[in-house]
Amino acid sequence: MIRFLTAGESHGKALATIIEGFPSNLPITSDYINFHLKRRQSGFGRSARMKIEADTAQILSGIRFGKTIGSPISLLIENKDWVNWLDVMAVDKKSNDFKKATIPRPGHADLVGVTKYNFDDIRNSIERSSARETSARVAAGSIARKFLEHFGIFIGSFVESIGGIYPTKDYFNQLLQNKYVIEKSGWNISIKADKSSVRVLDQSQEKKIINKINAVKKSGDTLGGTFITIATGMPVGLGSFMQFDRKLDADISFHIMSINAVKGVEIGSGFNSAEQLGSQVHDEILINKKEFSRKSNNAGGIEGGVSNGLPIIIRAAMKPISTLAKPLNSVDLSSMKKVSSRYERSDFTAVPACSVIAESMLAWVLAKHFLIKFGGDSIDETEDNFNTFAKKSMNRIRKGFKK
Ligand code: EPS
Repeated sequence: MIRFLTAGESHGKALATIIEGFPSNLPITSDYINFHLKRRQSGFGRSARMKIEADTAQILSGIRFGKTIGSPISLLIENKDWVNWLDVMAVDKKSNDFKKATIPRPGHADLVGVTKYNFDDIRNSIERSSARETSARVAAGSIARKFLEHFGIFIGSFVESIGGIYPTKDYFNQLLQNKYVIEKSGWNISIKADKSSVRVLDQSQEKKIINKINAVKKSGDTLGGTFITIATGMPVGLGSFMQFDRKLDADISFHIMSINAVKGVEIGSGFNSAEQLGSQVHDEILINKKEFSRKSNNAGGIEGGVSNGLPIIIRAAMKPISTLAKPLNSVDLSSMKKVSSRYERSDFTAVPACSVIAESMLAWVLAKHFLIKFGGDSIDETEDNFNTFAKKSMNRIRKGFKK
């Protein structure tokens, strides 16, 4: 079983992650991790902070001569902005002219954080609840992604909408109807999306979104949106219906929902399927030259909590960024008087970044279930187990039940 933890405050010295449980001999380079870290930082609508940070992971352990050695992998990402926060984030002593943050911002963890942890400075909540932490998640997720790629599983994503602006073509539905052809791998969708400054697949939509982001910048507001994450090259059999907490769809939802500001997750046709007839929703099983196929993929690649070999398709919603320049009502906790909410530098939208983070979380959860099923202390052993299953079990079912 793989696991990882992250540590670090948004304006502290660094973010760190410890990743454990990957088999030995998996090739991985810092360039690969840094490539995905950079993708997370791109996107129109981010704050000036992104001009300060240039995330790169220092590999502290677990990798030797470009390969995992089975030991815990530890990665460190420096916060370049830390030098501007030395007083506020001092580890030892508080400076005399230091000012507490006392006005909670609606939508953030500010008020619940001070209540739960008995803080008298909102800064203590702000720092760890910040989405800056997701940089460490992308670093950890890139190890999982590299592992999956070794077995032909490729992950990609694109932004479907920002501020309610959708593409002319319904790409999501086309994916579910097997009509959007993903050339070779899910990663190809990301290659296309990465060419757009807001990670959309439609150029006219991109223009409209940029105009809308510029308009909300002026009016002091923020935007949310929806994004699609997919995985191709899936084997049958990840996850299980034998116990509720082993279901792949449940675990994927948990991992995607754990991303800051995500408020909704759908697997396959999700909420839409509730309005349709069973005959319109379920993916008919076809056979051709002893190969199974499906007419559609409304199940998003998962039936009974188990991967069915079709692409995993997830749709998720991110709420608008909670820090608004346009003041919302709040209360100053030092005077207990009604005031306008405090503003500090923030993004106007972060849906493009969120879609890249979702790739990492999906990679993580798929790698976890892959290793639960196939195990192995070295990548060679995992390969043997995987190939045995692919040959024996898959061939057996292709032949049908014995008469
Ligand atoms: C964030 C607020 C902003 C974002 C930050 C997430 O940071 P700051 O408060 O320093 O302006 O830029 O995102 C990142 C730093 C990042 O790397 O993604 C928040 O409140 O969640």
